[in-house]
Amino acid sequence: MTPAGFDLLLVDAHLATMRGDGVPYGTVRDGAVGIVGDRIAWVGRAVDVPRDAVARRTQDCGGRWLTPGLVDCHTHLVYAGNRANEFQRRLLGATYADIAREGGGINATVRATSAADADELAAESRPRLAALAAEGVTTVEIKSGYGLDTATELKQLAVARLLGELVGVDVCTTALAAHALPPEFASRADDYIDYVCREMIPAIARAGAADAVDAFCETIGFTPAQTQRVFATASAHRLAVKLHADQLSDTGGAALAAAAGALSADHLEYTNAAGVAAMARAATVAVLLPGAFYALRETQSPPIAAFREHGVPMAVATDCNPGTSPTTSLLLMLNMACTLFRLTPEEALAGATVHAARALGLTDRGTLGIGQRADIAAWDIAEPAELSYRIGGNPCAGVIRGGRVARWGA
Ligand code: DI6
Ligand code: FE
Repeated sequence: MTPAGFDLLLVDAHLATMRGDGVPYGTVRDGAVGIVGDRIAWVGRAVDVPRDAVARRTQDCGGRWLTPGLVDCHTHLVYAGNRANEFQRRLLGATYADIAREGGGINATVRATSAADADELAAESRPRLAALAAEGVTTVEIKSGYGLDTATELKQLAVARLLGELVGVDVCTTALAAHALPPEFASRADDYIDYVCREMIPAIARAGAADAVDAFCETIGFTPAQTQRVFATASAHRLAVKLHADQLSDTGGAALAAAAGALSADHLEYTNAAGVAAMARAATVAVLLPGAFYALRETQSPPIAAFREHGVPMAVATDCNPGTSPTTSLLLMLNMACTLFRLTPEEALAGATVHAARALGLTDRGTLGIGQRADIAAWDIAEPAELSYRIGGNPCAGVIRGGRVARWGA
């Protein structure tokens, strides 16, 4: 037998493999990870590393914990400007819906994003992606939805892909053309959806600019019937679908998403029992967004117990956006998912690794397992629950992306 050969061997590490083997966090203490090319080729206890193994490079992890690279599966991080003014107005009593109806909210960010050229948009958005990457995030989903016309949506999606290359993060793009009604279509939502389905989605599909299509199904967004038309168009163009569902009211969004075979349904504060059961049958991931729940001072939590009971996988994401979740910390979202939604720290970490990857339709990442992409984060922590326990702070000590040490140490 030829000796095992690794391009990179990580030693003196504890592993939270998240492989769902019944052991909490899939823990391997005193472990090692062998990497060949951009893939994990060996995982186990250090004492079991084949004695004759040769490694071109060995990285001593100094007793740190290794987890899969984090995955932020729901962001709107490419936008211009900010909405601190609306934050102040909400503190004085205005609601998110009031501000939206007056032409603020999403449409305020649409104006700023339309006015910015691609370079300006990239310059404003880059620090947000860099902040996520600094916390061990190696895959990020980025939505459009601040263009609401073909050219500006395409600009946002192109900037999202460009930033992935500049910052060194894998970016999945999602077309969220049905995010809000632009003023030129006021009182003509069906006409706007015609435009989305006849022109925008086909143009985005032709350009290969998006991996999936999303919509905002809500009383202040689009109706279930309109959402269904968007989904039918997406499917005709072989694009996966996901949905902002039941965030502010129960519109049956979760069941609608499940019926369309959506990868995920997101928010879900008002999802009913039938919606949960439909998601379980369709293997649709529940994406929890505690940042938006917190910022809007919502009081109704998503039906976590029902998701558990039905075995609906739960992901946790930042929803990074200027209106309802102005955060760039996925770790803070893990803390909020535990404190506000009562997830366990293990559920929260699964929500930012394996389940987040599934919410993007990715099965090649999210665990430390043989054959998985070698996207790995190293942490200065004594136990994995610390990743959810802290309110702020960043214990990320290193990142390996696609088998290469992207960053190690300060
Ligand atoms: N729900 C949200 O939480 C974000 N989009 C959506 O449909 C908010 C987007 C914004 O307010 O800019
Ligand atoms: Fe969102």
